[in-house]
Amino acid sequence: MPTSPQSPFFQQPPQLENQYSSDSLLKNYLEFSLPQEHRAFIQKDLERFGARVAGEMLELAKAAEKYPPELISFDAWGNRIDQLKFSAGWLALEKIAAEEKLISIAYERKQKSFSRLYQFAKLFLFHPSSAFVSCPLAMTDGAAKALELCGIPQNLSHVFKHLTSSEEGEFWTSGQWMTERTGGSDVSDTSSVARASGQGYVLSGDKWFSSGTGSQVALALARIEGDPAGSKGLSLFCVELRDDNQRLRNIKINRLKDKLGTKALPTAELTLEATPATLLGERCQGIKTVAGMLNVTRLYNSVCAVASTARGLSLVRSYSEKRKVFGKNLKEQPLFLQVLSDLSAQYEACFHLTFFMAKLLGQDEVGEISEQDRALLRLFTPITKLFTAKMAVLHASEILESFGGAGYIEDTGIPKILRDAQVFSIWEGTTNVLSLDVLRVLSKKESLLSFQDFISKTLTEIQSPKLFASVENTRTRV
Ligand code: MFK
Repeated sequence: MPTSPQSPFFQQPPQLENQYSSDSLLKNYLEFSLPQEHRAFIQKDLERFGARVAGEMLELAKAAEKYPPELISFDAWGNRIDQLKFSAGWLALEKIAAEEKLISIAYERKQKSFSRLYQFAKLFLFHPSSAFVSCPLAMTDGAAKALELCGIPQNLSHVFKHLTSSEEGEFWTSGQWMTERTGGSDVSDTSSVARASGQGYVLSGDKWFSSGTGSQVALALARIEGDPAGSKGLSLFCVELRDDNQRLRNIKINRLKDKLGTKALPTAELTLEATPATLLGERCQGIKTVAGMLNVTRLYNSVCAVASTARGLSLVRSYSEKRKVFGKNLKEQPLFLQVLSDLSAQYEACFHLTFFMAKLLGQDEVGEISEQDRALLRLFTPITKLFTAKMAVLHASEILESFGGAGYIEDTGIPKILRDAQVFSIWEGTTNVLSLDVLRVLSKKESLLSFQDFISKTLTEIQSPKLFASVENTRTRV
């Protein structure tokens, strides 16, 4: 009997749905956490934005990755120009960040103590489709926070206004210049020097990791001439990078770094040559002043880490409905389901930890936080950062494996998730440095007591008999 010619098999790719309405965890969490007065507005905005991140923004992010930033060091006549050329995709994503109010939501505080929850829910949707525009946003928010904690000094109020603006052409981003060749974790040997000049200072020295090189401002650590050695002699400065003609003000971009991931980010090595700067905060209190920034950027790191797992899971779930193995769809295979359920449980834990921090930060910023919760916010910020970062790398690896060979192929977009995830445990403090920060906090008796009290209260709220053994186990450990 003649066999009928069969059409060749082609695997259907995974599809991204609206990233808000298809995410039951995010939806349910906000339904439960937001008060009625803000709920409908926020949900409607997230529903709209959830479609945008799964539509138009995907192509822009792809273009930004495909055409990474380029450094043009010289013009045709040999003049040093140090210009950065960005792809249209990157520029469009930065514009979207401003118009979607990704920073301004947190500072307008129209949703009062819930503003951070709202902002971080938007960041959660934005990050995986942003080609890491989320990185300059983190530093922008951190810089705005550091300025706010310093009472928004009058000579820098224009900077704060730009950083928190949502107007096209008005919005500025910020970089963060801490790391030098001597260290990113240990900044005590910082060799950048600040000299008094006119009303302000000029900075000279090398900065080794500048990711916000396209930004208009940066916060930089430097030692004022004559101040003591070590980290206790450092001060923090605000640098406006460009003059009115968009030329860099005594800054050389030596080269762009060739990184494992985050390819669209213009991470650069810089030399400052008497760059004008303004002191922010008190002299020799640079570490304490920049800590306000770090605590915000570390929460961004957590939100983006969890968001990267959320995006991977969304793709895996879709794929598991389309991929047939051993006669059944992947989603009906018990071993695969085991992997997916372990992954989902860990992801949910990371999500709740991160959004708990967002909630506390929002309460702190409107003065509606108890002393105990403020202590928890300080203690759990480094814990949340280190834990979610480590988990994001494990999750990205598991997600990649779920796609089999396809996960190893560049143009599926899956390998990028793993490469990019690795930065979360490095950027803004490695796991060990953050562990030391946890010990720094726990060395204060009140923090330890707040922690024990919080755990005891939380354990008494657990009603399910299935969890009683875990409750007892936890009780004996704290
Ligand atoms: C996304 C794209 C990325 C592209 C690639 C990037 C690759 C990575 C490039 C990088 O290098 S990223 C930068 C990584 N580096 C860091 O994140 C800094 C890590 N180091 C720390 O976090 C240190 O803990 C820190 C520099 C902040 C302080 O170390 P020190 O010099 O030993 O500080 P010290 O003397 O313990 O603390 C000084 C004061 O600040 C203390 O206050 P008191 O004087 O009142 O006691 C501390 O309590 C306070 N402090 C420190 N950390 C704080 C803090 N206060 C509040 N919150 C904090 N987090």
